[in-house]
Amino acid sequence: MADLTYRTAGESHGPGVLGFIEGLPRGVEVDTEFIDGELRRRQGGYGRGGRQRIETDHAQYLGGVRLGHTTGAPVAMLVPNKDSRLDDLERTPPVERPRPGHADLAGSLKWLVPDCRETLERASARETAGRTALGALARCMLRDLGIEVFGFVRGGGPDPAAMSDVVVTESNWREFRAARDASDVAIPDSAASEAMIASIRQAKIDKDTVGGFVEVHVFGCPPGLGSCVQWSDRLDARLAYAVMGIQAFKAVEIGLGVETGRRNGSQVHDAIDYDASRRGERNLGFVRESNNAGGLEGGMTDGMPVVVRGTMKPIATLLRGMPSVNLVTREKDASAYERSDVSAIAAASVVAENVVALEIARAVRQKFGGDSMVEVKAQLESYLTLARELGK
Ligand code: EPS
Repeated sequence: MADLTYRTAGESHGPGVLGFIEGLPRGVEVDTEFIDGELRRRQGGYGRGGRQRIETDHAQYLGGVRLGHTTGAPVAMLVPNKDSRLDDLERTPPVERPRPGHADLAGSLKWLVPDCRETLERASARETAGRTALGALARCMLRDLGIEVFGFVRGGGPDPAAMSDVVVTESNWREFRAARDASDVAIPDSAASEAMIASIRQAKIDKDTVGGFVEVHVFGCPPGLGSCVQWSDRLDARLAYAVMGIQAFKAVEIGLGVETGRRNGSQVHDAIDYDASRRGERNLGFVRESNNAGGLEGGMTDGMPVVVRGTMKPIATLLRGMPSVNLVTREKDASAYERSDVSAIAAASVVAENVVALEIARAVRQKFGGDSMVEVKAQLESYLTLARELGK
């Protein structure tokens, strides 16, 4: 009922990627241009391999959408693959030399198949086309409730100059979105963006790969999304789960994150003030000068922007190979090379943006319920009115 769940299916070189989402209310206007735009953004970025020149991702709606809006029924989406050749053994041969860092070895041992192909086809980040399409659909609901999600690349790779120190706020994020869109690596800072591109170019020459850091800010969340009463309902935990679930992610932070462990409490916690002139904002007038908590206290939104950061490791497929072992002969050999990306960090920021949106949408559904958008909006407004009267 008032919950939101989503799944995907599909292999990298199968007929397509399927997304399935249940729990959206009736009456979400499906902005197909926006959704396909997110799919296009996910395909981009400097450092992507040859696959993206083959695909032009586009979502088809197989259920739950009528006349451009959701009906309240489960929504099924299909992103077809043009490079579909899963059962063609000549063009998609067995892979027997697992790539360190990829799912190859663990999957072959798990399913007892010496051909890593079966594992890698599903482990592939191609699957994120499905989650991006679903997240973009969930954002059609969020935007209608005044909630906006902005993701970008903070930086990455070995060069410290490829880390941006831009300060993103509720009032400037649209300018940074324009700067991000002007960058081939989705970094809203031209100097850091150039340094990152140079690192990726060098890695390509060295037959190596590059990871990085993505950041997502959510503006307009009402307070009280998520809950402190059960560990699994804490929204920070849900966000970490969703972001860690992206292929190749190795760490997730909320707000000041890892740095909180190095500071005393007075240097971490965000002092609370009240400004009656700002009662109309989603913070209801409870203003904070800093946002080290990343908008989440006790696993619940506090009215400040939600800030989530994720770390993506470098892609596991290295053109130069890595020391490995043939799973059939057990002889030492270099890991297999499959056509791949040198860096997919820009794409990862789009995926992060959209999986964060899915968790925010889920928390919205849990707090406000309702079967139609009209009802959800009325519930949100009624809650905000009550919260503004707190203690009166
Ligand atoms: C991937 C390998 C590459 C990537 C792919 C992820 O695909 P291919 O083997 O077809 O060249 O491009 O990502 C996508 C196809 C995508 O759309 O993001 C891997 O092994 O994870």
